[in-house]
Amino acid sequence: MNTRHGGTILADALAGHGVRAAFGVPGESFLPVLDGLHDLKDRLQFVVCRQEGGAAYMAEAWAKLTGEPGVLFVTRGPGATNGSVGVHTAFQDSTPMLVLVGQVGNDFVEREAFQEIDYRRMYGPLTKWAAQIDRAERIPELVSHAFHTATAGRPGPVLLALPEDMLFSEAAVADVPRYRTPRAAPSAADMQELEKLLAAAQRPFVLVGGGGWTKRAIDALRAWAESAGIPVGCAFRCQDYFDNRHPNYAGDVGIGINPKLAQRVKDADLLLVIGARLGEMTTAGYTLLEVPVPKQKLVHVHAGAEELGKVYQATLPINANYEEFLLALSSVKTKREDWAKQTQAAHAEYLAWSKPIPMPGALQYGEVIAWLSRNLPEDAIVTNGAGNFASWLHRHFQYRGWQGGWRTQLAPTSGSMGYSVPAAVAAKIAAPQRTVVAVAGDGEFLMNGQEFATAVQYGAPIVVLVVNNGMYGTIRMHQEREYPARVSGTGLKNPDFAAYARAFGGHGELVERTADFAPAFQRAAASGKPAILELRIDPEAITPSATLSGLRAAALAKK
Ligand SMILES: Cc1ncc(C[n+]2csc(CCOP(=O)(O)OP(=O)(O)O)c2C)c(N)n1
Ligand SMILES: [Mg+2]
Repeated sequence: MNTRHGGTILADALAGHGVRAAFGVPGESFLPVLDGLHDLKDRLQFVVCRQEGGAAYMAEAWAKLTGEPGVLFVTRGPGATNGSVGVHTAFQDSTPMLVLVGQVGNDFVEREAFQEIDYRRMYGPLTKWAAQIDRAERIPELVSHAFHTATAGRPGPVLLALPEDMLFSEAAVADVPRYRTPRAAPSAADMQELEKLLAAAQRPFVLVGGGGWTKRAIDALRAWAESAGIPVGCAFRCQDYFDNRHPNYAGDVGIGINPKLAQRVKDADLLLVIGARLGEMTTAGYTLLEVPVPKQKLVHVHAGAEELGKVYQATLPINANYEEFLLALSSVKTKREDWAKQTQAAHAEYLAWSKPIPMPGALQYGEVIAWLSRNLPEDAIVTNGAGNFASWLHRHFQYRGWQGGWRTQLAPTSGSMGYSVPAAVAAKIAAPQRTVVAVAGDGEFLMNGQEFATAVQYGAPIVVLVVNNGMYGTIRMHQEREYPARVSGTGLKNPDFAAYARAFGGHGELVERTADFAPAFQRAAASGKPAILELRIDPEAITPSATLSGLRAAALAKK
């Protein structure tokens, strides 16, 4: 057997596990890995980014989109700290990810050597597993361990630290076969009990979310919901798990929930929750379901056994992979006229809620989103980060479910800013033939706007909409509610975003009126370049249904 240096053993291990792309910013701490990747260029693309936060989001978005673990390379201390935002996002979104980080050599460890951090301690709460590879001959074993841990049960990020001396050292060690993810299946007894609970239910509601779904699970969900005539809601930022145009779709159970939908969830007598953890955003701050024993009967299906009973005691907890569960559910035949009527009403309420409401200003942003909803190709991918601008998107855009086996929505349930642009770049690299639109705020965009350079470098013609209201609007909204008329720390003076796009080698335009949007979008898409459309909206339009001065007046009246 030939000896190889650690960098080559690692690169070969990644390729052996089916990794097609890795994202990162190089560091002198992992030169042997870059060298190992050199020979694999045709199989494994290393996408060089401008900031590790952007790279980490790209790796996360790649995984969210394709279902394959995202791979991130960052250098020691500064790289590892910059990248942490994307790792946290992966953790909260249950996205499988492998973080590879440079480490000082074992000869210097524990001296606080240059850029030294103990990643096992730093990344403990942000990963499912954080370890260090101290001997090159153990790379195949520990990389295999990492892929299994990242993808099993509730998926999530894992980290391997790579001491410099280990990477340079030579070892004779064999590669291992590609990882296989174990899948828990529901028992026959689980399914019988569920059948009984369904038979007794007057007002059932299905809620889906979380990570680890597959196309077959998504298809089986749709088929079963149709045959049962049951309403389906999607958890926060998992709106593409069920085609929003489908008659069984009831809306998204997330931030800014339709009050009628919130009431429907509260009034349900049986909640069938598949994949969602039932976190703070999905439960409207733990109010839709009471902690720890909900009033509704709860059937909680989760791939991670440790998630069951964590906050909510379920009537019936089922530890299962979603594909296995939904395939089993497809043989549970239930169809009820009384359910079908509620489903119709739920969908009608959703449709009414999703209609844009006129807002102050010459640019009707709600109409812009509705136009995109009607005109984007069926398999378009839409990304966003955190900010009030996203409420219009989530409310007025009809997500079309998964297309071609992949997601069409990429957004962080961690509510993190700066996600929209890098996620769009990763999506466009993964699916060059698809239209990819990033919806950003003026604040949100500039948290990772530098990755627009990565889009230009890799010929990834995304279209970025920068919704410019001249402020960190979300925080201003909260500020006006809590401390009306005391504006503090929320204003922004912005650059010329269209000129920014052109300076990077892209296409840029400013849009100030509703009618100008469609032609501008078409020009941007036809330019063949990464593009930015700055949408200048009236700062009065603080949410899809409220004005800033209205919020202020209401808050002052209460004082
Ligand atoms: C990384 C990160 N930093 C800070 C916040 C807190 N935060 C949430 S929304 C928001 C403002 C977003 O501003 P912008 O992108 O302009 O969108 P707008 O709310 O104005 O529509 C801030 C600062 C966050 N969620 N994530
Ligand atoms: Mg803003």
